[in-house]
Amino acid sequence: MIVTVQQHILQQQEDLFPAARGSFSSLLSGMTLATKMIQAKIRRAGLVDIVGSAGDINVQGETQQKLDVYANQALLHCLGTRESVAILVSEENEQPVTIDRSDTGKYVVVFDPLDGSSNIDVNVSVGTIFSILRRPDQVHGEAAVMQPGWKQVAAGYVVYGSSSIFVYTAGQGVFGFTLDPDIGAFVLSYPNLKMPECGTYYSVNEANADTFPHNYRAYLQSLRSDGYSSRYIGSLVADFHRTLLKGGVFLYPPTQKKPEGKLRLLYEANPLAFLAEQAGGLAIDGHRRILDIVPTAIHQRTPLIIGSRSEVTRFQQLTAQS
Ligand code: AHM
Ligand code: MG
Repeated sequence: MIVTVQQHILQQQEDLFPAARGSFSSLLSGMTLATKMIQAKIRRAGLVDIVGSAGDINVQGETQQKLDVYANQALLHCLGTRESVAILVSEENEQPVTIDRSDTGKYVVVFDPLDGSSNIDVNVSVGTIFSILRRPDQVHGEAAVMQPGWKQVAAGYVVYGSSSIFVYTAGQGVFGFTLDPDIGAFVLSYPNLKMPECGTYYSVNEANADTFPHNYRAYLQSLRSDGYSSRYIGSLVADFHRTLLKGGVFLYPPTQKKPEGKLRLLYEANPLAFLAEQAGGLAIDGHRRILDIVPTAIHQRTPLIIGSRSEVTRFQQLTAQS
């Protein structure tokens, strides 16, 4: 028998949050609904040029929106209507969106609606990333968002690739579900995912290598000497998904132009770090465990080294020696 993501989440809720009375599963079903809407829009993206470009009116008389704007609105709408949600934080919104029930809602949801902006219009995989935190009692607004990643209740992503795959953790392992377009449901396809102990790829934007700190350059050189090959899509979700399945390491180091790296702590590094650790891998910022960083701003950036235990440990050892 197939297991859908809804069935799986209900089961996890009974095991993990028996007192949640459906609110956690309802929240995650808002997430799966939004991502199904986003994937449907992405699948039609190539047709948009036929019926009208972004900003135009299509043949149905609807205004075409840019995909990242549409993705953000779909998530804000589908999550904002869930009873348990207090605050939504999106890469696309400068400030957190507090819902009417920001005093009573239990959860804060942080997301990157459509990650991989440079790949959106060229038919290369993009994704949605999310992180769910419990709102601490008596804490409201931005203060409720400023929690270290180890406090995440759940995290996950959807990669919109040759198929759409929903991957999540609620702290009891990592599970992947593939969208079956015939029944419109995400179906369990990767039970209890484990990242390989080591891999054969490193993934980094090597065009920036001249301005990486010395230890990063030495690390990449040592991987090359050991016969590693490189893969870089430029969509974090897709690069991470490959690393999760095949092992190896993904890095976004500090550069001269971006001394804190490019990626965002709350809705890119934290959720992927939670997934990596749950799958047996590691995630650091070059010095610290990502999940231990206490955020100071909602859009703060962090360097990121994430992947198999062996490759991330190797970076730490090499850095300690230099
Ligand atoms: P975005 O949020 O504007 O899409 O930027 C994030 C993306 C990540 O998906 C990816 O890992 C990174 O930017 C690629 O950056 P670069 O083009 O500098 O290699
Ligand atoms: Mg992004």
